[in-house]
Amino acid sequence: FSYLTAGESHGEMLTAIIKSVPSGLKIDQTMINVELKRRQSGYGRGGRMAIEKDRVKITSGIRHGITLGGPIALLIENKDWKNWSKTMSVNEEDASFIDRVLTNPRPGHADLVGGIKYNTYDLRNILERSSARETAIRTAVGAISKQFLSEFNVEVYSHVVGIGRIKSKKWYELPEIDQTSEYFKKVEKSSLRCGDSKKETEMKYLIDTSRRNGDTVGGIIELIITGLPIGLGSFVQWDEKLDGDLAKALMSIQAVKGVEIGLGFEATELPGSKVHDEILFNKHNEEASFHRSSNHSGGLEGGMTTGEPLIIRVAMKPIPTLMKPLRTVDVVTKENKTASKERSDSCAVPACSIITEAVASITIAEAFSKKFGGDSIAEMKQNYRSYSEFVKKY
Ligand code: EPS
Repeated sequence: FSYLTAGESHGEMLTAIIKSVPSGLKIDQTMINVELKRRQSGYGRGGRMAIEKDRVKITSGIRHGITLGGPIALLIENKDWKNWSKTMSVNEEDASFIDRVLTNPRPGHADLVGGIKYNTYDLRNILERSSARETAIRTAVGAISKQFLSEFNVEVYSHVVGIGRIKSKKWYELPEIDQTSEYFKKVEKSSLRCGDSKKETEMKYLIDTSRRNGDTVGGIIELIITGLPIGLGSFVQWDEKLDGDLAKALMSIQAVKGVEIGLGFEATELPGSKVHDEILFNKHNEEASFHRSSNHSGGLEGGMTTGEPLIIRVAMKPIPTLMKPLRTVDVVTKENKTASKERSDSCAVPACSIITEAVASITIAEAFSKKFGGDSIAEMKQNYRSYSEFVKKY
């Protein structure tokens, strides 16, 4: 499931190549497009989303709807490209079309450091690739990973638990009756992906107010992943710890500034006796003998899955493109300026929620492949079953 992406925000298209996916996996392209639409929706999006109608095109690695076992290539066209085809042309003949040059770096974006590092004074060369537009193709890769994981009954959910200072209930605070897929059906209907309609109204009000003030707002997303076996990831080496891999993948999403697992930072305020999940054993249940009194670890201990749901929170900063821009310096003239104003979203937290699902699914699909090996889905399932038997007997 390791993959690469290519593509600029206003270039012709976004591309991804997934290195390999086991053979024999049925791929539902409609589901991929549903995931792309979920990412495009959400309260707080700007003008660009009215232009884009993201749809995946698969050009290799699949035959008659089934994976072949080799690389899978995916494309998403940028509809906005038609308005940028000369500006963003790959051809030398179009070099005279140097318009939409950007020399006023936006604080908080990759513009300035990218310009210095890649030795360019047209910061558009940086903006185009650093843009969160790239997450569209990652969502497509994530959708394939989700389809793989659903073969093993793994379910991936996310909800928004904070916009600015307005917070709604986190998983731990939800009544048990809400810790179900039913709750997430309600989340799916909310344009902010928030399960609390009263808080959602307050959050929308905050987004509207900041938009009117030419400002942006960030928030917190919580991911819940159920159905994982015990023992994905490992403690034996630093780069085999699944919590590390998940944190890296989630931190790689544009504008993400923090990741916490389970109780997260809150655990530092409590004594150990209130943090760790006691181990229980049910002698009469052959299916699930070892279990825990709680899941404060967020389903990860020693870099490995405990078999409890994964609970991860992700902090997204406010988008750095502001309609009421901050101070900056022109990289060519060195004069004081205000930052460049691009058309922008005022809040992309609901979109980020879908992206967290995608990148976490990719990481977990990789961990599955490592643990259960196999070139085909059938072989992996056999390895999975055999391991499950082994675990049950422990
Ligand atoms: C982005 C700026 C905006 C966003 C974009 C990310 O694009 P534009 O400059 O074309 O208005 O809409 O996000 C997407 C296009 C997307 O698909 O999520 C940025 O600077 O990161």
